[in-house]
Amino acid sequence: QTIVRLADYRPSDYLIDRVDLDLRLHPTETRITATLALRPNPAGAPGAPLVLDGDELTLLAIALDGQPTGPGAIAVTPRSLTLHQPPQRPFLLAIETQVNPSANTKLMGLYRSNGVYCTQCEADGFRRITYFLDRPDVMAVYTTRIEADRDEAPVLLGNGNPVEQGEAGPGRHYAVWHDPHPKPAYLFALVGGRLGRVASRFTTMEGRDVEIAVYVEPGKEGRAGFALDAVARSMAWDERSFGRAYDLDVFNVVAVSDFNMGAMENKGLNIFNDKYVLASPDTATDADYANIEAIIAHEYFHNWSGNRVTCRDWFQLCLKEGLTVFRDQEFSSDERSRPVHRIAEVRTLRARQFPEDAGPLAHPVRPRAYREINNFYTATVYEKGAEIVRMLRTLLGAETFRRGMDRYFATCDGTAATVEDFLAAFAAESGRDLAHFARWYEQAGTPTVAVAGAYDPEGKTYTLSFRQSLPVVATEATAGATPEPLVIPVALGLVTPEGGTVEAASERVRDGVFVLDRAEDSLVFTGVAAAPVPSLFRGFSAPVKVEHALSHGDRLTLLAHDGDAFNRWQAAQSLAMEVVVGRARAGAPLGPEAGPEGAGLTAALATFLDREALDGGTLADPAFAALVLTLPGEQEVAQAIGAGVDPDAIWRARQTLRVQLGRDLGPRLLALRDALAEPRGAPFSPDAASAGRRALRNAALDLVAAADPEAGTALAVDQLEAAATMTDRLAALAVLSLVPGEAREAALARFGEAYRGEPLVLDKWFALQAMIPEAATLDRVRGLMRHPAFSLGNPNRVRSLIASFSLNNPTQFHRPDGAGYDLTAEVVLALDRKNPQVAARLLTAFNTWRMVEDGRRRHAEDALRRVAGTPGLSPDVSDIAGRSLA
Ligand code: BAL
Ligand code: ZN
Repeated sequence: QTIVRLADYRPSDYLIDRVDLDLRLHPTETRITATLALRPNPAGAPGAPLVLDGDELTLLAIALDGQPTGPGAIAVTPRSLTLHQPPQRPFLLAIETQVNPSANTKLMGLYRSNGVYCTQCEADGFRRITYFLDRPDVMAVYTTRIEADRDEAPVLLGNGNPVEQGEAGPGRHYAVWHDPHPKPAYLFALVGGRLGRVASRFTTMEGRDVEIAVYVEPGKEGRAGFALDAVARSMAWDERSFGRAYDLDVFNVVAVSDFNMGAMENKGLNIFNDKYVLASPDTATDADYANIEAIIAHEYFHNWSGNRVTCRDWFQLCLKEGLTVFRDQEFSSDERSRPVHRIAEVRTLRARQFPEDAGPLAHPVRPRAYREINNFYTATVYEKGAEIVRMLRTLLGAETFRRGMDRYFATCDGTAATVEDFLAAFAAESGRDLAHFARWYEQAGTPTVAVAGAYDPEGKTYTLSFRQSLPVVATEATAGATPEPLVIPVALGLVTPEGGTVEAASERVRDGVFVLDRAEDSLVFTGVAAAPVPSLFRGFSAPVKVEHALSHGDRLTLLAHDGDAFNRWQAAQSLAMEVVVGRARAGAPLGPEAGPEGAGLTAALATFLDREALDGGTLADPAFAALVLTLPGEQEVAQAIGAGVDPDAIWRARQTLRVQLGRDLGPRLLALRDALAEPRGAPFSPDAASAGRRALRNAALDLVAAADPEAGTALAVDQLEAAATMTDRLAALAVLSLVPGEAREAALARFGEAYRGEPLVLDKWFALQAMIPEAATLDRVRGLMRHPAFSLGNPNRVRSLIASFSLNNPTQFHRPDGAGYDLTAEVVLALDRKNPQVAARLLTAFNTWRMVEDGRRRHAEDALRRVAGTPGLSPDVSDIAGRSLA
């Protein structure tokens, strides 16, 4: 496996200006004629051979300027087609290839999903359709003619605008699409199939009348309305927030059931995993609705951040992904509750990105080297990438940031850009040198900021001392760079112990932000009347770990009084974390209560609930309250412990605290649950307020059931019967799934039967069972792998059953006997023969293997070595296995 390095980047020797594609769709013998208008690149090497990428293609014919190429003029290998002496002027190369879409289980290139022809070309799938310069800095204007059996594929969609359609012989028809915007091959797409459609129109701020359509499996049109509406809302938001208008006459979204990713931003033709399109109250949870809205927005926003301005090379992936995640997060925050969304973003970052950054797969947001680019669509590139953009906005201020974005889009439109181009736009608008800030893109590992506060009652000053430390991350992707101090925006405020705001002065704090840009620094506030409680990293202003010796009492003050909602939540999390980490480290047994600190937390939460929700309080945001009641996840606790981790001890510690919360808060939780109940027959709304009420009711039920499984079971059985939404039904089933016995098995069986014909609902059912923290789960998962609805060929099924077990059930993946590792390794190896991308993703479950205690670690290493030593591994799995063991 060869290594690709950023330092070795050089422009392509040839460019392609136009691509005329003619695809004749056939289930097993699809033929593609690609006519490429090529020319030498003035920035390339003169006279160099033309080397086109290819992968699993059958070459049928090739012609240069209309003439067959002579003997010896070309060389074909399994991965390339070389024209030894290309003309040093513009020329046409016509290539005919054949592929077998039905045999394409990798789901890259052209394949069939439930009989629908579709494509996935990012990162390097276009070379599985024709020989091409398959790199993002080669941008061409595409005209695509698609021909198919009318019966098999009455709908034919391509990139850009439709220009022509008609008959093509007996039973055949065709459609021609033209995309006027030059694009890299990874944004190419087509769809052909029997599909249902819902549509609407949107008029852009430039006056363009756009037809928006969502295509789904026939019969599921009734579940496409929410996605359709989300497209229009995304278009309006991008105009309002970033001044970006849509630029074609049609915008199509197609849902398919076999898809490696969540969705794909192909120009004018977004192809989606149907999980992120289809929604009805009976089949989708509130979380599904929120995800659909966010992913529809994400793919739409790529039209500017990704498509109009694309990446020069794959090292710049964060340029489009981090930026677009930031944009979709802002959209969701505007459409929903900003503090609640921020908490959700940070929980994801801590649960996924922090462990990645602390393990063997750590890499900078812009890696310096890769072997398999598919393995770099990571939480680091996406989520940490988004945090960098957010920090940039915090540092520059919203107005300058917006001007920087406008400049970036204006100067880079139609080009393949780099992180440097992006930062240059902000440097120009702000007049600041951003070279130091740019280290965030280069350095892997999560920084830690240690903070200490000291009050001087005589001088009435309060001093905060900061020290940042950066882990040394030595992996291939970091190429041995030594960490240097970063530019860290610290949003902060001071709170009095009684809950007032301290109006303290410091000239180094602007708009509530102090910038820590050296290893150590301190900040002095003057005129501080009494010892304050510092509220640091408000809104999670930087993706760092904070070490701060706040007392239990200080944390209680912040939970009760901080003006920053994120830090109120953070205070509750820190209080809970202290209790759970302490008990887990001590290997404490499962018990009814978690000691005095546990009692302190429950008392604080009781006050919180009384003030906010009960006894006449106004519950402004039930979703926020639900998050305050949710304890840090097991993986987050494991990260805090860091080494010698015993996942069972973590589970016991967390469960003990849940039991105590449920018991001590029980009456309040039950009262809340009643107070928030929807009136019978109330119309369903997926909006944030309704979802928030359901979230809090279900968080209450979960804690009550933890303390009193019998009472919880009875409530859950009732809720399951009466529920009008999938959210409430699934929450009840989740509560039941944690209580072994007859009621659980009966409920699971009934649910499985009721949704037999609904694969996306069965995915939830698979996932729930795979996450049961009991030794019997392993056999349950093996049993479910034989369920008629399960298939290794469908990525959603694999993710719901197997990845839920391996990535979201820490006690069972890390079983002391190693059987959880063995199951995962076995599935990775079986899956690798079909779909290497999904197999490699599953193998990342081993990311934390070095952190667990010795016995488990030995079993994990054995399983990883078994995978790594298997002959014929895909580059995808071989890369993850190799780096995990390095
Ligand atoms: N570009 C791959 C899918 C996404 O991030 O939108
Ligand atoms: Zn994206």
